[in-house]
Amino acid sequence: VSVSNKNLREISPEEFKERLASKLDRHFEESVEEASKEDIFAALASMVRDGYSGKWRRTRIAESANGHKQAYYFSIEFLPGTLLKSNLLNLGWLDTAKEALADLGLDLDEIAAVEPDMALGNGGLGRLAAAFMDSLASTGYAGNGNGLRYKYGLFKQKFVNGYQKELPNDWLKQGDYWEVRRESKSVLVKFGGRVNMVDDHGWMTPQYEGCTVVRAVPYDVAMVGYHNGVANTLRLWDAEIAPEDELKYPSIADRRKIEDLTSILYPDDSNYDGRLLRLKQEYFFVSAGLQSIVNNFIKDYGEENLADFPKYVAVHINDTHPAMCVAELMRLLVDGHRMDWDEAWEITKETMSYTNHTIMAEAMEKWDVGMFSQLLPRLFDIVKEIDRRYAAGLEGKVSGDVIERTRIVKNGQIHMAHLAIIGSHSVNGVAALHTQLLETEVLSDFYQLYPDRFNNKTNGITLRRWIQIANPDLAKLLDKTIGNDWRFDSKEMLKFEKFYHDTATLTSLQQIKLANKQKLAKVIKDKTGVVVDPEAIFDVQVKRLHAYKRQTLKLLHVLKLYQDLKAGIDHPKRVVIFGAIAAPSYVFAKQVIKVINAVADLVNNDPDIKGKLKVVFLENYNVSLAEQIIPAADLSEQISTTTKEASGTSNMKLMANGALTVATMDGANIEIKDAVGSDNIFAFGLDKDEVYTYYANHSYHPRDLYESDPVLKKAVDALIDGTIPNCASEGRALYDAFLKDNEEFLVLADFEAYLKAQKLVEKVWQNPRQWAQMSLVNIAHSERFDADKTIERYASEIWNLDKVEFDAEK
Ligand code: 26V
Repeated sequence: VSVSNKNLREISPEEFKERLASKLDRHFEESVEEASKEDIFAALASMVRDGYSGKWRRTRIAESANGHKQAYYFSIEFLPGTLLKSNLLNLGWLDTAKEALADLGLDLDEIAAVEPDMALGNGGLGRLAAAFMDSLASTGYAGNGNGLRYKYGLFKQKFVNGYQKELPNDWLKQGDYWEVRRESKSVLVKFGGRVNMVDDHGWMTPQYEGCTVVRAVPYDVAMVGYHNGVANTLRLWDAEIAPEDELKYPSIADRRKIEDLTSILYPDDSNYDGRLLRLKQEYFFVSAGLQSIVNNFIKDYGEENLADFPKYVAVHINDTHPAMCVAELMRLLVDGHRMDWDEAWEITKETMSYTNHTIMAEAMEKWDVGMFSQLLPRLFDIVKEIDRRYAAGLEGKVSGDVIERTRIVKNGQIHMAHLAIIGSHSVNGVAALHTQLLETEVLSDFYQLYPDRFNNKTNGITLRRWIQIANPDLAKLLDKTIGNDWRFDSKEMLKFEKFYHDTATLTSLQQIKLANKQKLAKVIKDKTGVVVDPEAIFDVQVKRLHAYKRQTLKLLHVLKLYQDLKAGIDHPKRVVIFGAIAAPSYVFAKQVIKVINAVADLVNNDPDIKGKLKVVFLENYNVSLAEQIIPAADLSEQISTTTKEASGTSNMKLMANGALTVATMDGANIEIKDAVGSDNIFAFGLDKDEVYTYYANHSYHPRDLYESDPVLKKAVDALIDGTIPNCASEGRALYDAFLKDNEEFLVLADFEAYLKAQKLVEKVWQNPRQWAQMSLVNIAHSERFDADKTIERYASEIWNLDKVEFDAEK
């Protein structure tokens, strides 16, 4: 679909107001003046749905009628945040909506705040999946999502006395505005029981006995493309009692056992935990999704053409959670359609592709054979057969060790990453360094076996959301300087660099940042009571709480600054802002939260330091809060232990909003540095070889550093010497962690370099023009991380998709 014009308004304010009035009249029998925010929100959502329903239908028809290949992105998490403003933007209605509502004395932002976040994900992995949905539609590819409709999204984080508490996130309570229940597309998913193979006219066919049948009902959410008439589908499955089983589950408690399958999103991205419910969830959305894809294929192309399946279907395995796709498609083809094993296997490999999102060994999914075979007896047989053929195929070709190391079933466990790699034609990492580490370290055996399967796809972000929606004033400045083509092709943003010496533009940038900071200061005041100065450096670290992300290194820096200020050593004013959720079972991460909150209490209330340093830990970091924090950031903290952060994506969002990055050379930080040049980033710390040398030689002895560096010692000692009230045991835990011999995250090893980088930050901050220039370069080069471009590469290099073409009616 080509962009017909650069007109950003697809509707007039008058028409918009008329439609709003008639919606309110029809749904709530009230006028605009009488309507509550909730009612206006509902009316707007309904208008938006009217606005895309035709596009949604036409996209579906065009795709099947024109024989387009479709990609299905299987992900156990999707984290879209709110959808009202992004749908308005993509329809070309956003500016009109703001104006029309303002005419009526209403503020779109206030009304949009009614919408709960769709928080069906933990962090980067889920947010990436949602970004890809937006980009697939916006680039005009037929790409759909397949996931789970969790009744409760990621828990709500509350701080009580500085400790994280978790509350249920009942996001559906108000009714979801965007989903469509498609009962007629329901399928059945079988669990447990026994399987007997019986000879049916010469074909060994499974007979299922005594299994539990769960009905999978899809809820579809439209993924609307940007100004292009496309609307794809995010399909989320819900678990229900099968109609024929109603009598089997007469009591509420019995029904719950079935329906609870989709109740909660696992809030843990810190440790693999082989729980039965999680395995059920994984199989449920894998089986339901693949059944509906195969059914559709047969409807469109006929069973006799199943050999062509990979010509029309690509299935993407987002991390190992949907890795069972490999075995399930084999089951559907071999058992369901009596396809010869070898043919089915070629089809499966051609169809599947897999992304790895972490090298952390703790995250590797493995299922106990006992649990797996009981829950999924037939699938287990198929996994075993895949494994047997894999091993047999390599016999005599490679050493027995390699076979043992790479096979799927071993030591009573099923290795899901191995299943995903062996059953796919593509394996990708999410940033250049990460892919390199997969090839040379983590998956090197597989890389030797299948070098052609490996490829890199550096992550991207939805620039539309992070600039056009979250930072409208920056968007307007870009329009004013380089024209609005960048809204359609992010490459255009590079032209912004031409304004490097333009004083008026630099001044505007500063004013926009200041205004965003004033807004955030108000949010901070409202949420925490802490008063912060918008003229201070807003120093931001927002991401899940993990030892490897090293919020602890930032904490040590805060303690050092505090100690300096107490001693009369001056620093520029700084507000350190954290946003981070810890997995409920991750004890260390929760201790870090408590200590940061205790330090915040101490620092924010110490008159000696005259407000020169403030520490703010905002509760419940999520997409909506990110939209408020990120446009107001001056400094972006990307300080993971090098090699540990696969990519990172908050680094990209922050640079796009003009924050300067303090970065270890990890994940996509390296590519940010490539894009902006070393003068426009504060790079520091151990490089990958130094990190691996420490690991290989077990030569990291933090106590030596601590004893020999008095500045470091003083900051670390603050954790245990009573400086910080009310966190003695947590302070001790951090202290012990830092000093543990061969501590994995090498926090103290990077301390000195980090301080040096922060010194440079302070120096540049004294020169506001230079700061603004660096900021401008970062904004211009954020185009490199446009998820639309990432998706173009997935589409052409992995999925082999072509663009949907049809009359894109407005
Ligand atoms: C992280 C860790 C680290 C500590 C120990 C175990 C463990 C288990 C899982 C995870 C993360 C789960 C997968 C994930 O969310 N990965 C993130 O994916 C993002 C999108 O590709 C990427 O930007 C982040 O760097 C990566 O952590």
